[in-house]
Amino acid sequence: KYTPRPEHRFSFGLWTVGNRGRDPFGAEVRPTLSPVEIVRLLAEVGAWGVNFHDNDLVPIDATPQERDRIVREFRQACEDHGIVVPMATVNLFFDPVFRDGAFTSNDARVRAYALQKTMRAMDLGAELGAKIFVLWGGREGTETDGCRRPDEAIKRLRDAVNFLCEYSLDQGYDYKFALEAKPNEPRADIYFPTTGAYLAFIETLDHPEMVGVNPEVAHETMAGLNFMHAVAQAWEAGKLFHIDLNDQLPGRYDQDFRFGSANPKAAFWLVKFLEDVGYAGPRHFDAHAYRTEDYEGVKDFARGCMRTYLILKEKAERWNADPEIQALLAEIKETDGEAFGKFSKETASALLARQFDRAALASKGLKYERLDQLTMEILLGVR
Ligand code: 3MF
Ligand code: MG
Ligand code: MG
Ligand code: MG
Repeated sequence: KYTPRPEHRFSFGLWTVGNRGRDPFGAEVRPTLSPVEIVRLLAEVGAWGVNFHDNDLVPIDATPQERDRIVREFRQACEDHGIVVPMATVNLFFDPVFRDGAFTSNDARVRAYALQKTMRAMDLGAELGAKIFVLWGGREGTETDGCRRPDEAIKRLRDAVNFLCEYSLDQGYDYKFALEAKPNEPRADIYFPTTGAYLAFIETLDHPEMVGVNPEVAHETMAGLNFMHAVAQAWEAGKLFHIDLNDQLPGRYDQDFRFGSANPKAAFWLVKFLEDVGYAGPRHFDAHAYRTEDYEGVKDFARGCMRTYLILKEKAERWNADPEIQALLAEIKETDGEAFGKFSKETASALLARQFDRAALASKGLKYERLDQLTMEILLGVR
């Protein structure tokens, strides 16, 4: 019943199940898996898709011959195991050259190199069938704001994204770009810290229709924000091109936990939102297993992400079909008639003349306690 199927569109990055458990205080705890081995693992646990940064697949110093061999073997593995590549991305944060950012670096040569690296990553993704290209501004930020004016950084990022859109059009790649916000980590502050910041930026681009967002649970939650609200704003704007599912406790470093493991209630509202509105894009898990795990534990982690999603999807269906919940919702909506209509001189003066009984409006209990308790009982499995 909770078995992942291709139509669920569950995907994982090579860097997620391939994560070796290194952190700032300790070395790797798991051996390296090759991209081909990761594809095999993903097929075994029932995933639909695999995503990658350019250098997850092709080492940064690979020769063209090595690149072609790696791509050939990876493509073959994907075909053999029925795994697709929905999204590709570029690593603009690991190499020391990006220590002060990539597209926003003060050094024009670094900005040019970042653009070249991204074009090549787009070539690589397109070769393997990716239609979504994610851009996470990994080190586009500061420790000291003495280094540059942030509005200059914004202009530089705009120039880069405009260039990349033209490159995609020129090559006929048909990419949708998805910008991923994160408030901090690895730098003290990162430009465009929230999904909403990117949504505003996108409207200033030459091709806003080609660019949307890739919100991540952990990133909005780090800043103490309601992730589902950010997703809803992106969806309403027609900009939810991709999503990074994982989990996170507020106020901490980027934990990238198994989906639903830290705040199952927030995960429930998120799954309910995605399913209610009919989001049809990939459900990508940008998360990794605890550092305590071997590769059997990594499989437990990956299976757990998908299983929890499907359980919560079923809970959302149960919530939507629950007669008591529906009765409460109907009652809440009872007085929810048209508030004021479109502006005209007449509607404005009618509204100005209208009398409101504030005390009466404020006196009715809204029964949200009951509504939330019923929600909890569904989640806790007694309803
Ligand atoms: C960092 C992230 C990144 C991005 C990835 C996609 C390593 O917190 O979330 O994962 O998702 O770079 O572009
Ligand atoms: Mg994260
Ligand atoms: Mg992350
Ligand atoms: Mg992410």
